[in-house]
Amino acid sequence: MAMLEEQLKVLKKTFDKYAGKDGDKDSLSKAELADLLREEFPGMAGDKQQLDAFFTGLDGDKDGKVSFPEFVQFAATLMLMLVSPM
Ligand SMILES: [Ca+2]
Repeated sequence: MAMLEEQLKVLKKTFDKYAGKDGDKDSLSKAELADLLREEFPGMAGDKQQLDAFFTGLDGDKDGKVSFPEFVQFAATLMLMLVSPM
């Protein structure tokens, strides 16, 4: 399998792993997002205020949950930050 395809599948798997923790398996609640950040990005774990701001930033359509397209947007932003540090 091509490397990029592999990475995209990992992204979807990661989303599914956390999104499936409570009721709606197609979106991340704030609690699920907190778990994802704590476990996948230990260095980025912030306080509740930072989490709130982060969640609001990800929730593009403001429906109170983060869908897969919204999560992909986040991953793309993160990737850009990593390859071109500010
Ligand atoms: Ca949303």
